[in-house]
Amino acid sequence: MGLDVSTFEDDALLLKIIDLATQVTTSFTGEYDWPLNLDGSINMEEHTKTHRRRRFFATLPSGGSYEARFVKDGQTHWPLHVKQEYEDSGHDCPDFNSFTVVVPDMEPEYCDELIRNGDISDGAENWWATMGGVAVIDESASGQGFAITSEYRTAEWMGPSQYFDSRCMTVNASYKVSAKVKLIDKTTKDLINCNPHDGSCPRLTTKLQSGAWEDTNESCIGIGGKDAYWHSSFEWNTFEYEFTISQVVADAGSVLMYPEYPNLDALMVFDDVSVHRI
Ligand SMILES: [Ca+2]
Repeated sequence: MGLDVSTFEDDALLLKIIDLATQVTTSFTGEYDWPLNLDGSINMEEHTKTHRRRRFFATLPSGGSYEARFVKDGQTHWPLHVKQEYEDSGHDCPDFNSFTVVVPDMEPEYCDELIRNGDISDGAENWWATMGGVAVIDESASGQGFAITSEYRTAEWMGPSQYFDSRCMTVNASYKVSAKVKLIDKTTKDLINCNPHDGSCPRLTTKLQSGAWEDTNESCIGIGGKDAYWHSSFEWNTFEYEFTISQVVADAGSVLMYPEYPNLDALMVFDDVSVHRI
């Protein structure tokens, strides 16, 4: 059995598996290969890629019934999403009778806000990138404090992103998405405009993935950004969209929100990102 969780979890996260027949409990530590630069520092561009995972592997006798839970610092813990896969799918051996990952309860207001560190006050904490890295930049001069961007975008779909907690993906729950965004030239740092009528402005998308290792079962659902929201005279423009969680989103193994933007000579800078329940 293999379980994938996000790279923002650390070595303190344990997977405890109970054999329900014998009540024997075994704890497993996760595996994560830190990507390093030549000088030994962490390569943040690699580390923050959304498709990197901390992985837990457990070899269990077939036919048994098992219950698994994540524990961190002695407390039951949920690492935003857990992607589950039989490591040797397609084998000829009998499967487990059951393997259940226990999803811990939440406080009633827990799902009111899906974005963590949306004002970037905690630096890059909880920010991934669909590639291109995450970089915190000082926007104090424009009154925003810290903001976040991806400095090494080489494709339209690369940019800062966050996973939603899978426990909050409840069918028919509605959310308001809001974010401030500014566009600056990578080289000159001058402000850049875009035309919202021809698709050249940033837009937000959700990426849904199943539990498969190779993410072959992947789909995307747009949130907003294709209609006119851009005012060329503003330094910061504001996304404001509403979306309702559909059955396919609720059923996904993981749900990621990320931006798309065709101009690769520009930086998308985000701040005050929020996905708030309405
Ligand atoms: Ca800020």
